[in-house]
Amino acid sequence: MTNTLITVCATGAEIAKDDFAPLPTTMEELATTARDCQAAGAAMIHVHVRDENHKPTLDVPRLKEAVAAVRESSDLIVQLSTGGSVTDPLENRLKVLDAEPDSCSLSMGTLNFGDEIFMNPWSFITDLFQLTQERQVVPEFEIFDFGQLYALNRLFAEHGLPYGGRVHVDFITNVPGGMPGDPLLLAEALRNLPKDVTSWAASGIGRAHLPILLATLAMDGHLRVGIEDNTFFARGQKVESNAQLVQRAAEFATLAQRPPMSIEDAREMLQIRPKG
Ligand code: KMH
Ligand code: ZN
Repeated sequence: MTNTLITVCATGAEIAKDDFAPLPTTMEELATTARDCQAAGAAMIHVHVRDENHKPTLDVPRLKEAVAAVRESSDLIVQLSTGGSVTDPLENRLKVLDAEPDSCSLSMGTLNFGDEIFMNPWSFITDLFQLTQERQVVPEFEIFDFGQLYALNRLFAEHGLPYGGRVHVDFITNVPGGMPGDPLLLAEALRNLPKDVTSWAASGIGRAHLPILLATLAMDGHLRVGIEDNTFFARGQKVESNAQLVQRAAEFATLAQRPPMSIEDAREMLQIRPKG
């Protein structure tokens, strides 16, 4: 049994600030979130950036500002989203790596995303993957549905392993259009993990949050929690902050005898490029 890497997905691109005040959208809120989530047990932060009007943006100077803000307030591994929002052009999503994150998300297939389409054509996947290799950025492979898991085999056969040689997969379950947030399906997916996978995490969107969290801990996986994925802390009770979700995840992990992984150990597990 390994200690538990906790990643906080703090903001996302789908929730409007007007609808949910605790959503961190300014640089100050992002910095405070990073600091508080580190104190609560997170080792990595998955970042979507918002503009001055709290709208999602992939503006590179703003992304750089966000990376700097997190690094100033915390030691967290900085993972930038290359998924962005469903309306972001693919070429802008490739430019995310210009902001020099430690890690980036890399979604392994196109899917219906609620009423929208989240586009990840094969040519985009391979372009982004090769860019991560060139820039020495560690990708986290986002798996929204079963078949996307098998696409990893094709990717590695055609282009080799990621920078650092480790393969970290994250199952994002319960997106309307993707695999349901059902622990039994997650267990089945794990029986089909490609041989090159060295670590995995999972998250359940919305009401799948707790079932997937508990199942993941039981099956030796790592956790992703945060307002991007879930705005309810309990039945009828809204989330107050990302740190509140991280703290509960850390408590469950500790009870399961798999306490939060240190940032140092997480950097080693994922083979993040050394600082400096
Ligand atoms: N916002 C979604 C369309 C990622 O960050 O890479 C895509 C997403 C995945 O959130
Ligand atoms: Zn995201």
